[in-house]
Amino acid sequence: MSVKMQLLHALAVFAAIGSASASPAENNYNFDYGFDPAVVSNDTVDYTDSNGTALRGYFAYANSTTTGRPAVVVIPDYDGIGPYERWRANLLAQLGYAAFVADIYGVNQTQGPALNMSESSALSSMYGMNPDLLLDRVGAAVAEAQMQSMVMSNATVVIGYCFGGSAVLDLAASWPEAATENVLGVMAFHAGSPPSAMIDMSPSNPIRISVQQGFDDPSIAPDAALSTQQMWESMGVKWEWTWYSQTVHAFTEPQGVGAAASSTAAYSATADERSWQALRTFLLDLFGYVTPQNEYANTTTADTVSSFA
Ligand SMILES: *[C@@H]1O[C@H](CO)[C@@H](O)[C@H](O)[C@H]1NC(C)=O
Ligand SMILES: *[C@@H]1O[C@H](CO)[C@@H](O)[C@H](O)[C@H]1NC(C)=O
Ligand SMILES: *[C@@H]1O[C@H](CO)[C@@H](O)[C@H](O)[C@H]1NC(C)=O
Ligand SMILES: *[C@@H]1O[C@H](CO)[C@@H](O)[C@H](O)[C@H]1NC(C)=O
Ligand SMILES: *[C@@H]1O[C@H](CO)[C@@H](O)[C@H](O)[C@H]1NC(C)=O
Ligand SMILES: *[C@@H]1O[C@H](CO)[C@@H](O)[C@H](O)[C@H]1NC(C)=O
Ligand SMILES: CC(=O)N[C@H]1CO[C@H](CO)[C@@H](O)[C@@H]1O
Repeated sequence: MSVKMQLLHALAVFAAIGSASASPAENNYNFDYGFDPAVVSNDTVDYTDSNGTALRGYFAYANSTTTGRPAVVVIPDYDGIGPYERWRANLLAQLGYAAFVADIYGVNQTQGPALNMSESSALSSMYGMNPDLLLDRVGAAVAEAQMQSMVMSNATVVIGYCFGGSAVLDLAASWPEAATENVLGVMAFHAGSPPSAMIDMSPSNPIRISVQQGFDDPSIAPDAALSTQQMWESMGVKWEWTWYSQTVHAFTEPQGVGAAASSTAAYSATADERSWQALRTFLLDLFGYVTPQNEYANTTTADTVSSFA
């Protein structure tokens, strides 16, 4: 599938999430691991891309210690930085990581729920069509996260949702570009498209890739997924791909319930919980560093009881 087709495809999916302008109910579903959110501090961090474009990220960390810790960079979904991404970063901070939400669109761009669907789609397609620009912005966020004093700069994982999921697949494919420095792995949640055909992957790519995708998400059809997996396999990449059955696009986004859910985009508690557990395992594995907070003994009943019927 051409990049343009992929984007049109992704737009069709995004168009189904008609609730972009509704106030995101990030508290509708709350992973509460039993930690006190009061230990999480946040800063807005100003930085620039290689052209000097002003960017403003969101940085969250547990303030009970100043010890350096691994960083998780979060690439936002198609409406940019909003309450959803900050909430995820706070959750990652509660797990003992430093979480940095990347600003892809720039400080002068309105972002989050204030954007309507067509504005968000136009922005994400503009960046989707310009992988160099997108990777420059992702790389700027990775470098900025690694410069924070509380961050262990040699260990970064980059995750992304929807548009951001596609962006992290592109990031992994771009190795050994500078943007991938000290990036150990990427995890895409309901990626909006397979990796860009404009990026040629190099053999011996060491970046671990994990994809968490709904089987019924039209963003990546099963045959496109298979070609991507075969390409990674032929490159010797270590990848994993989890399909969630009866699951569509945007399954981690709590606002996609009730009237806001559709046949192509909807929240799924099962896929959300399971993919979050997959992320926790991925981080433990790649960082080789167990934060006290990311011990499974600390999970709540809801985390350990499967909701698979
Ligand atoms: C940690 O951050 C929270 C939230 O901002 C704040 O209430 C608390 O006082 C901070 N704790 C320390 C030790 O700085
Ligand atoms: C960031 O920290 C401030 C307190 O310093 C708090 O009021 C605010 O809610 C926090 N933001 C998020 C998204 O958690
Ligand atoms: C953002 O807006 C400010 C104030 O209007 C302006 O000075 C600045 O040049 C703009 N920055 C970018 C990157 O467009
Ligand atoms: C989205 O917002 C822009 C700018 O406010 C406006 O011009 C456009 O008509 C809106 N589109 C829709 C579909 O509401
Ligand atoms: C930097 O600016 C040039 C000239 O405007 C533009 O072609 C290029 O895409 C920009 N690159 C980035 C990373 O912003
Ligand atoms: C990062 O550096 C720390 C401290 O120097 C070290 O203990 C850790 O093993 C390193 N992690 C990775 C993934 O290289
Ligand atoms: C049940 C359990 O092991 N709880 C632990 C969760 O993590 C905190 C912070 O490290 C420990 O104090 C608890 O004992």
